[in-house]
Amino acid sequence: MKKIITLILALILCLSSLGLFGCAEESGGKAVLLSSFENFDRDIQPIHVLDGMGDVGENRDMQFVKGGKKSLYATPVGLTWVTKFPYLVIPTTSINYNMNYGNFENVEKVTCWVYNTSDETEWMSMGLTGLTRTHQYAESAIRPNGEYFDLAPGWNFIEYYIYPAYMSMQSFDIKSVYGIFFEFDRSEEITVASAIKFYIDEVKLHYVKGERKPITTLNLNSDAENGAWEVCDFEDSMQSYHFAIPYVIPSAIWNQPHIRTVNASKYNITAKSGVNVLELIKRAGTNNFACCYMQMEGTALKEAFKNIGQDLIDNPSNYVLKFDIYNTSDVVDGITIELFSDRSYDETLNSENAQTGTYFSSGTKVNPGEWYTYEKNIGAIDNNIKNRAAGSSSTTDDDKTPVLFSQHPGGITFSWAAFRTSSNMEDRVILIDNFRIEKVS
Ligand SMILES: [Ca+2]
Ligand SMILES: [Ca+2]
Repeated sequence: MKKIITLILALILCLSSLGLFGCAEESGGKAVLLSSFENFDRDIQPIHVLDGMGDVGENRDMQFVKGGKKSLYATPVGLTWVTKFPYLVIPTTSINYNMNYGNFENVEKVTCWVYNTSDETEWMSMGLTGLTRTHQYAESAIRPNGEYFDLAPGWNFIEYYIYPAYMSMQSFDIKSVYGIFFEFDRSEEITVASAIKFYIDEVKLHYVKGERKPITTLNLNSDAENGAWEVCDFEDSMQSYHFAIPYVIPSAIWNQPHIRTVNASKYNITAKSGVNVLELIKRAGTNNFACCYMQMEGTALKEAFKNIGQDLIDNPSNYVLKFDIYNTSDVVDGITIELFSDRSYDETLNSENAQTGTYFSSGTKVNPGEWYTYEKNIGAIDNNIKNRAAGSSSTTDDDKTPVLFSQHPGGITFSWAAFRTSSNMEDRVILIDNFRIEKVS
């Protein structure tokens, strides 16, 4: 009898520890239950709520529970005077609970269940955060792009895949992840009572079997004979990581966009390369003076330039940089596109004040319902940078060393003004595809 009781006790212990920490190991294709929100002190109390997240707490209503007897509820409200989106962060580490799941190097994906109580589809963005340099957790924590999900009414099973090689392009240390963020839309209401409630349960980390295979971040196609070099075509969903959405802007007043790769058939159009495109969701905002932007990192540009070789440096005017933009809204859209050189290529020159390297493109108008091809001659970009450095323009760049785009491509910035009309808070969607270099002669 005593033996049976011991066995039952052991079983209960294992079950309860499963609920708390998971019995699985950290690696080897196993899954770890990071949180099922069963233990308030460990699972709920340490959660960070930021940017007007509103109310977050413990739920015991079994209708909104997927595992155990409790789940997390979140009622995102948002702030009315800024246009950032409310989010919460579930920490991956805890000294008190001897929990250390901060190394995401071998995490294949994070899964969880999210219940949307609205009767409409709502969006949620999920991603990772790092620590700030001061080790003080704040909204300035590093956040590489989140993955953007549509939440149908009711339960949604979420699978968020982790791409360490791509995240490193955004200077993120995958080995010291502080937490997992869940970001939601702002409520048009300013009280918790009238905002939409979401429930989260069963947050699991799934590890790869054995070692993670090295991911080739860039696998560019080139057709040198026909004078064509690919930079980015978005056929691989990870390619959205070529773009960074900076979360921290000094003025802190702007509308964060969301990006992901989608099949162009979603918009009943044909992609310019393959079938997938980058979907840029420009969020309508409540601040008309805000500026919004996203930035293409230089990694793929550098690789494409390397594939072309010396001829590009010797004869930059023989090459053009091209990509295609599609405006799905019904109004003409304006986007400012800036091409910039990598001014950090030489550490001895590593002072942005001593160098110049930005080509300021004028605002680009994109008509609704048709593909627009942006095209810029690389020699012209170089000349523009040199002219500015030579003092032929009225900028303050006169004494600076020009860093040429053809030699040290840095990236591309896309920016646009915040928008809304008094009666309309509809978001606008821009599709982008087929970044490439073409030889013109
Ligand atoms: Ca639970
Ligand atoms: Ca494509």
